[in-house]
Amino acid sequence: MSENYHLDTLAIHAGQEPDPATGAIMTPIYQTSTFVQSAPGEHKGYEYSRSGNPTRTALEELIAAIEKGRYGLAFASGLAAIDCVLRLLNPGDHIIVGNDVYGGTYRLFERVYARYGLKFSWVNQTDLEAVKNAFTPQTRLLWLETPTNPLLALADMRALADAAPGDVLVGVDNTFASPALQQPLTFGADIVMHSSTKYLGGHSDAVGGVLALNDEKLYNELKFLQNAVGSVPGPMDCFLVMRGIKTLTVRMERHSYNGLQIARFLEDHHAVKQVIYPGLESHPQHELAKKQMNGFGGMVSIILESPEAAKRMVSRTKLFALAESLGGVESLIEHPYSMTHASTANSPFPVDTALVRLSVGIEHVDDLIADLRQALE
Ligand code: P1T
Repeated sequence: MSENYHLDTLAIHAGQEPDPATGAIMTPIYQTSTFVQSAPGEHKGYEYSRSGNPTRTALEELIAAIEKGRYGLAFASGLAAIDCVLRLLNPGDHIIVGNDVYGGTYRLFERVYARYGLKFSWVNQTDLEAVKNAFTPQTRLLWLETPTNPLLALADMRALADAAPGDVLVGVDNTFASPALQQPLTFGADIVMHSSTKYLGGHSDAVGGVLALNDEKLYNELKFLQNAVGSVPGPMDCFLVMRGIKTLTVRMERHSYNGLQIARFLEDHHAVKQVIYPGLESHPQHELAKKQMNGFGGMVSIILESPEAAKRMVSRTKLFALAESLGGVESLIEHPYSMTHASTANSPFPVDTALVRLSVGIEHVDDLIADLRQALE
């Protein structure tokens, strides 16, 4: 597949040749655990589905193509993908992380990996000097989310990748933006990660995670860990994520359109104290968003007058379903303090109790606005 094709074309075709045996245009779901060998070690490229499965290979090639990387790897969940990156490190190694991340990422780092001797510094990633000052001789990884979950703060990927010493890997969790809005490897990141549960899959029907990267040695280390540890996705889930990615660029256009209309509506609403959306001029990093993103996405966070007002709102919407997760075609709403970010409650950066997070879907925007209006009455 030519790397010169546009993203819209790659999203539909990369990694996915019509099946040579039958002509099937969709990649078969190779629902098998093992592959028959003609003699020990003589096989057609696959031995056992933890090590490799053709449906997963197709997804991994697709991920590499849409993130402008050479290699892709697929995992059973977003957290399994992050876990694989952390297994590159050794006790005593130091990691710099943005101080606003998905609650599960915080939990994995501080409640699981800190026990194995990894040291984490949580810094404000919007402050370049603060990040620069956090590097120590032991730093091996700079881990960024951009935009962050749930406060939608941006990391200046180019500036931060340039600031990182040569022996520090720069990883970017690109879940909120998706490659349709930004491709972190092109800004100097070494590894890009997604919870493919979200925009990549796009239909709230599969849990998964992916990594994309360029360096061959790093790829071989991660591939070794993927097989050695074994958090791999099944072929059916790989198929669902691939099918979702075919419409990624079209969906992201509508998510971004609806997101901006809704952010503007909420900005004018008297019951809303603050609206956080990178597409609004009031967002402190709006200029950076325009520079490094091709659209502002479907995630909108708002702060209401009180935790009671926040809980009331999320319980009153009819179209926006009250649920964890994000990035599907259907709109979701949630209260991060008690739901997705409950694990940060005792951290140095607990989320605001009056914060409400919206994952704006691709329904008609007028219906969505009417739903929010009645919920805020
Ligand atoms: O849920 P999982 O596929 O394991 O992905 C974890 C993850 C990683 N990174 C980011 C930025 C995420 O948002 C997530 C998962 N987030 C939610 C479930 C949520 O509702 O925020």
